[in-house]
Amino acid sequence: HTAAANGTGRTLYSGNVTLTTNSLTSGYELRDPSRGNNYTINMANRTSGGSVVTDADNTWGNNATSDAVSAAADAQYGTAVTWDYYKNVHGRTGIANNGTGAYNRVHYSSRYNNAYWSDSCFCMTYGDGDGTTFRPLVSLDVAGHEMTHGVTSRTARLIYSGESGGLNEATSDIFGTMVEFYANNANDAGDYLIGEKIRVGGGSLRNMIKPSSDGASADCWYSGVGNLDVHYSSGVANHFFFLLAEGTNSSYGTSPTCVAGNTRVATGSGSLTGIGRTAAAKIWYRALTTKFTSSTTYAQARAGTIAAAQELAATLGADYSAKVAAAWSAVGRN
Ligand code: ASN
Ligand code: ZN
Ligand code: CA
Repeated sequence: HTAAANGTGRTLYSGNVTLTTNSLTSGYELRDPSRGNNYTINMANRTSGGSVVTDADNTWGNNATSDAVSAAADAQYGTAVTWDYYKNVHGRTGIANNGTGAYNRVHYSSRYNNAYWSDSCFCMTYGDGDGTTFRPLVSLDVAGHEMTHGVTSRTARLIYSGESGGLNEATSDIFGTMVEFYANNANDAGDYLIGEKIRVGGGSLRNMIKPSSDGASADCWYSGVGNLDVHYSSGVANHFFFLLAEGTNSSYGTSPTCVAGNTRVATGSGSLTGIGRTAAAKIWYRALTTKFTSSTTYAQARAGTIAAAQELAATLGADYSAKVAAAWSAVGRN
């Protein structure tokens, strides 16, 4: 039985949002018939089982961390916005591009400080955080990040180690960020930070403008960057994407300058003009889906995105391949 109904989510991080839900004989369930039946289950602090979240009046949560349904509303909203982003911007219908939705597992385990995508369940899992380091890890950019791992596993299949692992992680940070911008939510404005809503006491998980600001991520390519954890080698591609989209004179911030050998010599020197987020995202998406393979390196990502930009020249109204090349050179991947 599926009958779409308009509900209201009272989320933790995105304010009050419209949620498309499923009308039951009595009450509603957190399942979206208009988006491949994306749904959300409550794990109630367990690590298996769980059941679909239901509600009598189609108003979900109360914007409070302590409320079991608020985090579910955030997760459901994240799947809806991510669905819309991929469909409306890239023409991709669902993570597998087959019209089928995915599901969320919220309140997973106890004090769980992570969120992750799983290919085996085709689902996202969200912890509540321990309340000291993290709050519930259900923000829009994290949701977009995790679902993008699903997209990558259905397209380039970038191996999750070495340089390809950094490109896999950066792909999730890039599209998680594009989802956040696409939502245009007044409570969670777009930025180039990942996870800025979920840390107790502020801060973020990662920063695409200056990746090294976390004390571990690489701003610039160097031989051996693939030996870093994939969440740190991603910094090179995150930095590339920021410079390609926004350039060096951005209101979002000032990026470090790279020279050969990964020396950060200065901030703000050199000059690049951004091509805009949408064009940059279309180039990355085309490269991900038609150029990258499981073993793609940073050198191959440079070549693949340049080729993608050339192929998209008519669609984008300009050949941005020289801008793509310049942005890679600016992060040291000549
Ligand atoms: N939250 C992490 C991520 O999506 C989980 C992991 O390490 N794979 O990157
Ligand atoms: Zn990830
Ligand atoms: Ca963000």
